[in-house]
Amino acid sequence: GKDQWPRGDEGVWRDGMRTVDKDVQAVTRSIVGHVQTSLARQAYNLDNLGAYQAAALSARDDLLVNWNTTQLTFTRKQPKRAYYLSLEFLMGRTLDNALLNLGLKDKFTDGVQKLGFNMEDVIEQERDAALGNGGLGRLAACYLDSSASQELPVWGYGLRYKYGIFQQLISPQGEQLEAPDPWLDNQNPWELPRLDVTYDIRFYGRADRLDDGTGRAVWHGGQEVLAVAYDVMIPGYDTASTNNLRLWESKPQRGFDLNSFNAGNYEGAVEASNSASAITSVLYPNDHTTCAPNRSIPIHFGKELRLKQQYFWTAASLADIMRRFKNAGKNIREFPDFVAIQLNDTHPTLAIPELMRILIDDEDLTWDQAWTIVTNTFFYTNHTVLPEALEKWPVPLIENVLPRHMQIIYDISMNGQVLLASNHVSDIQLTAFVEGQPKQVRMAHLACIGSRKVNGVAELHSELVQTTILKDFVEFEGVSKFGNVTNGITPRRWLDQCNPELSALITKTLKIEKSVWLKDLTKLEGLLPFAEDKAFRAQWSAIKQRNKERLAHHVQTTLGLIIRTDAMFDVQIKRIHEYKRQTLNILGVIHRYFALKKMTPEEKKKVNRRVVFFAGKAAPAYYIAKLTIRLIVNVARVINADPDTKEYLQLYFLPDYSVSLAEVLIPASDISQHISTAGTEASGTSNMKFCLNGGLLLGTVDGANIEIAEEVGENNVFFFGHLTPAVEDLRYQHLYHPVPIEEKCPPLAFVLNQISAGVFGGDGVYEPLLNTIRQSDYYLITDDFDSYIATLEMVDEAYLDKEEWIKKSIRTTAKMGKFSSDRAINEYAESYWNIEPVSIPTGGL
Ligand code: GLG
Repeated sequence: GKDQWPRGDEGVWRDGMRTVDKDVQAVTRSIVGHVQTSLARQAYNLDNLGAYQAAALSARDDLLVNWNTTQLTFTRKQPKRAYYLSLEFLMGRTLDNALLNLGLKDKFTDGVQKLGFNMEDVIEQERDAALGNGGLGRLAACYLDSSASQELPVWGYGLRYKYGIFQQLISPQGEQLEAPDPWLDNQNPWELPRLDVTYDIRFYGRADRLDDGTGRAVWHGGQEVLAVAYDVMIPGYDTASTNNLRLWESKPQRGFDLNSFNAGNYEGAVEASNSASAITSVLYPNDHTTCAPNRSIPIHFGKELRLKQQYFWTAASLADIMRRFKNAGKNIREFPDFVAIQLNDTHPTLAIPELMRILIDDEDLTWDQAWTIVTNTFFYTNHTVLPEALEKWPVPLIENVLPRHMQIIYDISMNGQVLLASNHVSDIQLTAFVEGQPKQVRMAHLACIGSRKVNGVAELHSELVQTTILKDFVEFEGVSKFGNVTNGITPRRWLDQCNPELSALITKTLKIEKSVWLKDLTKLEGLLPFAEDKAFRAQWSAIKQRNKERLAHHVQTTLGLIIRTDAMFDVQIKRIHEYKRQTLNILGVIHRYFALKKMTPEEKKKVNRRVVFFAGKAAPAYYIAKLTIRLIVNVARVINADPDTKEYLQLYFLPDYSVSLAEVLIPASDISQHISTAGTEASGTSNMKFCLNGGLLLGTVDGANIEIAEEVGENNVFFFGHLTPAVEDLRYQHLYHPVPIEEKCPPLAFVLNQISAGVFGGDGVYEPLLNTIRQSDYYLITDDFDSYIATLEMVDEAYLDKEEWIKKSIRTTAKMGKFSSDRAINEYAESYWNIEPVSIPTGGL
């Protein structure tokens, strides 16, 4: 209506509006225009980086048109919205993905070519946006892609870290070194600074309860920091729907503290400004480790800044959500009818007491009214049951940084006790989420009690959540509050973008539009009959071969290493962690190495050639994980140089694992390893990516491996190892009835002894790592080693039957439909958030 055009002549406005570029000429004009004006560079000396920047600015213009239309449509229609709060968004590169989603990839490839550049080289110029550690952050990125693609009104909220996950370097000794990741140094064309969208965020100070019987309090004093919004456009695939990811940057409220400045305390004044900016300066590089395990560092050591990050982000996001809600002119009691907030793990749990604070202190609601709103607004997803990864915050720390929130947390706890008593289940200690000495707040319990629903991320994991860490809550609140949403991955990035040849073959074979099967991935089942078609199999395996060559080429140009491509590619890429058992893999490689050394030339002829790849980062303080990297690198050095074996076995640790590296590795894999101790990997998501690209899976009966096997059939996966129910018992036996490894598992004892003897150098440096296995062996290496080796041999045998292997590969891809993140996000939308798609008109306003 007229109210949307507050000024001037509507016709003149419409005339000036751009639409999404349609032909190649429009694309080249736009790129040249950006070279000329935005970059102020010349055609004659433009390099690949300049070409990337101009192409990115041009694509950004197109995204903005759709983004604007989408946001205007939301404002007009006022649908219920969902907000995805995640401390991590592991986005990777944007240009290629944006062009594919916009349907402009071919035109840009053409246009860039006409201007004298190669699209692949241009795409390679972009730095990854690596604002995450691993699966949890990448899941958030996939969910944003699916939300926009499904036209769901979902916004992400996170932090705009100045430095993302550290860059990993490997020293000549094989040690991991960390370097900062200054990803914003070349500027970021994908973000829009919203310098006008700001909030004041308070820390420290005092909270005085009013004695007017309302339970209200006034929080005052302390430090105030400014939150500034940066918006990142999230384009849907084959739709104009373009959502928003809002990232907060912290800034000092005023440039300087003028008082200290005038008093001659220049340093003190600058310091205040430093400490405000520090909040969003760096992503914490820990995945599942709050401190180094097996060592006695106090859990809260040096973590005040992390707590401040969490509060800064949740408070700014809630203030923003509240402002938008109020602008729509609704009554506060209707809040849960228009707002659903998803808590990605416990990191944003402070949003629960923060919303209570807003509703009680600012909106004058009673405790019960506020609690009803809160518990109908939040949804909590748990991502791990590992004890060392469950967040706990010391009460004195919260009391100091967030005094009002500590009061509210105590009140929530107390109210829980009252409810308990009235339900006659006072024997259950469920509200003991403030516990221990010194007292700590268990965030998973707070998140659970303050949410409408709670879910895990794969069937086994959701079961474990309900029977272990949140068992008491299931008893108290009823099982219907608890559910499962098995994770998913976006097939746009993880098939169409990273494996264009396979995507094209699938489209040709299914005889349907690419845009159809990419949005309904179960359509892949149509590939099943083609597993029996010899010519199709030849095409399928030729693509796998070219992807292996692409990887080999990438490794050669970036690392200078020559990799043979006439071998099976065996890949394990993920964070380095004891529970993920990269150690089991490397011990298996060493076992294979010695077996090869014993073989006669005749025997070797029958051997299945293998190239084993590892990649992944270790948390900087995680000593054992860093030793694992060092061992892998040094074993590689010996094996790759040994003339007896190097033709049959090669081993590589590829440094600085990233989303972009995964996009090259995954399509090239014949088999990938997902070998966590049963019950420890909540889901895993790279397992889905490998299988979608026709790589087979070697794994334990854990996480989403189980559901993948259910879909593709047990005979198309390679499973080994003990099952979850056995784990506790085995651990008990290790502690109280230990059997020497020499007796329990002689081949493993031999391998460990060779490492100790210095065959791979190190001068005793690996002993602490080996001792984790020799002593309590918490992750069950000694129990699973034999079945692991036997299964590796089955894999060899299966691979030698080439045709049968390709059939397995085709069948695997064909049955991966369930694991599209579209399916997952629709489950959240329907069964959790209660939101509906909003269709967005194409062609601008
Ligand atoms: C966690 C879990 C993974 C899970 C991922 C996404 O460890 O198993 O796939 O979240 O739910 N921190 C993680 O990577």
